[in-house]
Amino acid sequence: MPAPAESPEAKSPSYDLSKFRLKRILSNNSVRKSISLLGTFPDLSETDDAIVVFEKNAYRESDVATEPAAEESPKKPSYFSSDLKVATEFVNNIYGSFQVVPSRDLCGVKSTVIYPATDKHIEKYSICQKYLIRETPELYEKITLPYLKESQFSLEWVYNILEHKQEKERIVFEDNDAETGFILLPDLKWDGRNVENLYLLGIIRKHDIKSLRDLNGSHLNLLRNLRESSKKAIFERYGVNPNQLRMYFHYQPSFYHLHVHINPVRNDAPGIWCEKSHMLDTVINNLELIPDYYQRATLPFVLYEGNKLLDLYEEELSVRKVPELSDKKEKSVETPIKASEEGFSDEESDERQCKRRKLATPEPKETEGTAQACA
Ligand code: M7G
Repeated sequence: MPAPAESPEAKSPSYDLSKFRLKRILSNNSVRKSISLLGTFPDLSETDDAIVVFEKNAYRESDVATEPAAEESPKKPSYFSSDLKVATEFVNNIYGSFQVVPSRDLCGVKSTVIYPATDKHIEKYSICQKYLIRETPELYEKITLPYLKESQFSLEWVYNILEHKQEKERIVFEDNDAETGFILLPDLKWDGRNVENLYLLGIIRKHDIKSLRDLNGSHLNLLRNLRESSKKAIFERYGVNPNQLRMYFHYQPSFYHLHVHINPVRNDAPGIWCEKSHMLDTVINNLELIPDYYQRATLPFVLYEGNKLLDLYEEELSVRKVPELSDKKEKSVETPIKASEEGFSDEESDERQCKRRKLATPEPKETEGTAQACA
């Protein structure tokens, strides 16, 4: 297994991307125009898995400019130039359909590679069934916390950033205060070219806050600094109005070292779903009102098929089973539904049984249009 990148900062990968050999497609998302692939670099190792994610770049508004500034040199690439290759599919009355190939400068594809990839990475990038867990503080202590202590993604890349061993030149803003400091830099997901889909991460300096769950009133200064200093730095660097930024935490995150995700509200960034995101503003407000809010709250989160944590919750809550859908008051998580109460009852109408069967049966392999990786 090749050693992970160490200091001094690694500038080139150990693999040649063009030599990737495909084993299988993990997911293909036609909405995001991205595809996640599992394979190997056979010239390096036949056994170490690699994940390659290709994602078509978002359009930059400057790339569709039709009147370049006279003094502009060198000329910026534009779709509307003599380099554009146009193949006509059909023309019908006032409607035309074409396949066009723009100049090569505009054909870039954002690629992310994870090598060597662990089973956990493969899980994360695969299409799968998802389930919502309502995590009480007791369930957190009993199930989630012990699990994440023994099994989580390595935080090496986070420490490399905090210690200036990697991505140093990408840092947008840095505050070195031991209690309230953080580093702001582009997220791996951002192509770095287009402010329209800007995506930054604010990684806190403190090492003892794993996630939202650990936050309390004593962290308010840190959170306020994260909010205010990031907004200021982003405005100064990218000219984005602070009131147009979405700042949020993931719960559960993939990496248990507190970091805030930042992107423009007008862009539907990956992972902004309500079942995963907690707005920084709301978190601050909750802590202002109730300092131990996140030690007392029930926090919903999503688990996906293939994740060992789902199996642990399954033992406790039977999450894969369809709960009894009755008009009676919903059963609380403290009184898990007994297996005998789970099956279809003879008294149920055919229509209702049918609805329940539909929910209980795993969906067939998702079609391209709805396919979505867990990532
Ligand atoms: P998360 O909420 O822990 O997980 O966010 P998820 O959003 O992936 O489910 C971690 C964030 O860190 C993600 O947005 C990743 O794209 C980003 N990220 C991950 N890695 C390994 C790196 C990295 O090496 N460098 C940078 N700059 N960002 C990373």
